[in-house]
Amino acid sequence: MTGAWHASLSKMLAQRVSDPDLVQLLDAIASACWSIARAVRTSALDDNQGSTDTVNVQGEAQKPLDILANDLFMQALDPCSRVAAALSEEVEEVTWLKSPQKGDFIVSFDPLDGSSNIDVDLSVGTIFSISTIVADNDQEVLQKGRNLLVAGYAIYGPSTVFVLTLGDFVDGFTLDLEADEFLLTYPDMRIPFEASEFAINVSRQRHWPQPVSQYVADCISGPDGPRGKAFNMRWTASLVADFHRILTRGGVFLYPVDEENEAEGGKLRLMYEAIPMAFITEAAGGAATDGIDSILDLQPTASHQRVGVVLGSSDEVQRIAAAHI
Ligand code: AFP
Repeated sequence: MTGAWHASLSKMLAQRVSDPDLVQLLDAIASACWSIARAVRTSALDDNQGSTDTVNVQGEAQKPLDILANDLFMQALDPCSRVAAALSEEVEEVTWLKSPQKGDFIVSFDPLDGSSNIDVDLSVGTIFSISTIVADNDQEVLQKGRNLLVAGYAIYGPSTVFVLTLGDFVDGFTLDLEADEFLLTYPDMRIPFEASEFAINVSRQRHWPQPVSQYVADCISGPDGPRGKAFNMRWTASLVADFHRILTRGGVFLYPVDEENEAEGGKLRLMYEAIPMAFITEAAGGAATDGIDSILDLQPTASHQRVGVVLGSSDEVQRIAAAHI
């Protein structure tokens, strides 16, 4: 039995998005995510696990699925005539698809985030954002997150969920394999203001800056500590999975700049990890900073720039920012 009473993604896009080229692009991205979901599901059967002998621009070993997901995403963009440029985690240079005109789209994406989780069958995802070219012949893809038109992601977990915002509502659509469609199952997702869960890679504790060490120490000291309540900790090592949990039930995600990753500027990538997730976070009523400043107000300076990330329930994010000042 299918959830036939749920609105479909394509119907919702046709109703809510007035620009037909943007509807076409979003439909194309959703269908790329569907193809990637299928490739993830059958990766062991298709002999697509393990690593290749290539590394990406970040110096990380590429998985066959990283490359396949990138190809599937790029193929989906191909018929979208207003896409001028694509920036992918897996490709060093920006790919120009046409000579840019005012109003054309720039798509930034991480085709398969958290791909170290594939071989252990845990959730991975695709993250993307769309912005527009501001003037004819403008080749500037490094725009502030505040200028985004759209951000979203797909999580490939027990079900495939496509989460999308145009800056107002954040809606989640579950892939219904029988109906052949993404159906609206999580309308108007909101991040609870307060939280009692945090997500951080504790193995890096010795490198953390003092405010982060203090925040975590306060959380884990439980009802008798300064927070006066018990906190839970969860870490999936897949931003999409950790973020989806926080979007669904609240919490805070931290990947700070620390003593070890300081020279690179942090771990997570600004253009296709931090900015899209920050845009979704704010649209869902949460907050997203680099520890102090709003991620959406940062001016990117390089395509594969890294950044510290603290995002989730706004009360927790503000508390951490206040401790940094
Ligand atoms: P990959 O996409 O290269 O697997 O990176 C995943 C990631 O950028 C993000 O999704 C996780 O939150 C983070 O790295 C995990 O980092 P640790 O390796 O420190 O757990």
